[in-house]
Amino acid sequence: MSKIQEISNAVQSGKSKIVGGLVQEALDQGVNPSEILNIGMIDAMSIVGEKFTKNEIFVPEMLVAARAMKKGVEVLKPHLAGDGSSSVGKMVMGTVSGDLHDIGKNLVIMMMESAGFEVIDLGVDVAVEKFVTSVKENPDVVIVGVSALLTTTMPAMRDTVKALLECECRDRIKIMVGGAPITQEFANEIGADAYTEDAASAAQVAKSFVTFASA
Ligand code: B1M
Repeated sequence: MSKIQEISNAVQSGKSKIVGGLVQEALDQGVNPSEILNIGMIDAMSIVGEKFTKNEIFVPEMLVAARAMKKGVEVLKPHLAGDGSSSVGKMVMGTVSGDLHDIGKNLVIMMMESAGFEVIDLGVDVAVEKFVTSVKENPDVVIVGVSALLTTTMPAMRDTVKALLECECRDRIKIMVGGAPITQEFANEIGADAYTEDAASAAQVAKSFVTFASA
């Protein structure tokens, strides 16, 4: 069995204690860190989601799988991220109200930091007002990232974007959205400035926003 398959199996079965070690072994063998993340962990979480949909597993199993993935990401982080020493701009990031999923948000933050952004992490289940207040309190914030993982919390994303569009701070920020149920069409409909499918492209788009602004 390949090391990546071992990592995937360990994530799927929530074996937090061994995931970190397996990731380190894969790195030592020269396996590409992005492959470890995408195939060993993100794809593993999709399999977990499919099993949940089929009632083969339940919330506790999803939770332990999430914990196991976080352990793996901790080991992988220095190999995926740059040194983040030079700040290209400040951003605010959070998962919308009613939504507790944070792995995707954390990956976006990790990629943003590696692209040189300073990120204020508002966490999960973030009220609309908290997004707005944070932007108002931090006049140097130039990007707001909003994540949602549930179809039932897409309306909260709509409300969040609406409040940011109506805020007097609107002119200085770009609003970026993402998460499994979000599409480009939905992003356009709610007036977000950008939608990206994954964390790496989110960082690329964010960087293009600040490069464009300073050109
Ligand atoms: Co939940 N859950 N969950 N869950 N969970 C999903 C999302 C689900 C698809 C599973 C399924 O049914 N197949 C389903 C949603 C269905 C739907 O809405 N259509 C679901 C459900 C139903 C639920 C509950 C309602 C279950 C229940 O209680 N009955 C409940 C809701 C709780 C709540 O939020 N109020 C719930 C709870 C949980 C746990 C707490 C147990 C746990 C989360 C733990 C945690 O995050 N700390 C959990 C998990 C682990 C999952 C799955 C299995 C994995 C999610 C994940 O971390 N994926 C998930 C199934 C799935 O996704 N296939 C599922 C890996 C992660 C890297 O991907 O977050 O998509 P993702 O991030 C991606 C992109 O989306 C993107 O970048 C990342 C990759 O690079 N991205 C952005 C994300 N945000 C972005 C922002 C950007 C740009 C890109 O710009 C700002």
